[in-house]
Amino acid sequence: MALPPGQRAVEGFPRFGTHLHHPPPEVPAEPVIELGGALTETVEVAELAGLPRKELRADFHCVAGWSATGLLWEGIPFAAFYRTRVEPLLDSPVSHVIFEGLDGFQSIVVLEDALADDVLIADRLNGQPLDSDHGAPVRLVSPSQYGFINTKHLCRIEFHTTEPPIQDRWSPLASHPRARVWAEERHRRLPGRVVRPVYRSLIGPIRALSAKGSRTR
Ligand SMILES: Nc1nc2c(c(=O)[nH]1)N[C@H]1C(S)=C(S)[C@@H](COP(=O)(O)O)O[C@H]1N2
Ligand SMILES: [Mo]
Repeated sequence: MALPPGQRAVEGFPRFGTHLHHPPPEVPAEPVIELGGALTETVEVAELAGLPRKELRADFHCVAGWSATGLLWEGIPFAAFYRTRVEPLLDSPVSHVIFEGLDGFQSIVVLEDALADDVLIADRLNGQPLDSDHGAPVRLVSPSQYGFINTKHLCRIEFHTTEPPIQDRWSPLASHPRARVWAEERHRRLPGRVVRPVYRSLIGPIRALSAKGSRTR
């Protein structure tokens, strides 16, 4: 299958992220996902096993320009989780969802994007439990959006009725709020193809740093 505009395939699936050289966070013995914002709940990750599961074969696209191809994810469709565990407890309609990882990383996702058919809370990759490089115990997988939407080590999901304040508004690398790969929505204001070379120059250094923190190789 063709790759989205401006992407290049890499071998395998590198560990990559703003965690840089930091090792992955410790996973608690009985991990939970806190639900916050318009509701307050705690969901045990083990409870997710009771929801219908889905397999998803997809490529993974980092905004910096690399793509890992043909990954096989398994997990719970986010939409099923939302419809059964969240929506019944809401008083007002949600517009945005914040996904947070054990390392403090956050992604802000428009509800409509989060409810797409290909969005999973994934606990397995290529037939194995998710390892610490790729987001143990569970991560968000939204392959139609750039990697930075795909929060690893999920520990908290917040449901908001208005757009949360954007943290990187004044950053030179301000990320696009939708981050849809086929529309090349890399940067909040600049056209995707214009920022390609800048982003691409970050792949080598970030990849090398991220590998330093890896616990699996
Ligand atoms: N918790 C957490 N999730 C994260 C990141 C991170 O630093 N911490 N980096 C994001 C970025 S920029 C990318 S490209 C992907 C990389 O996923 P991988 O390490 O499984 O390849 O994770 C995303 N999710
Ligand atoms: Mo990324």
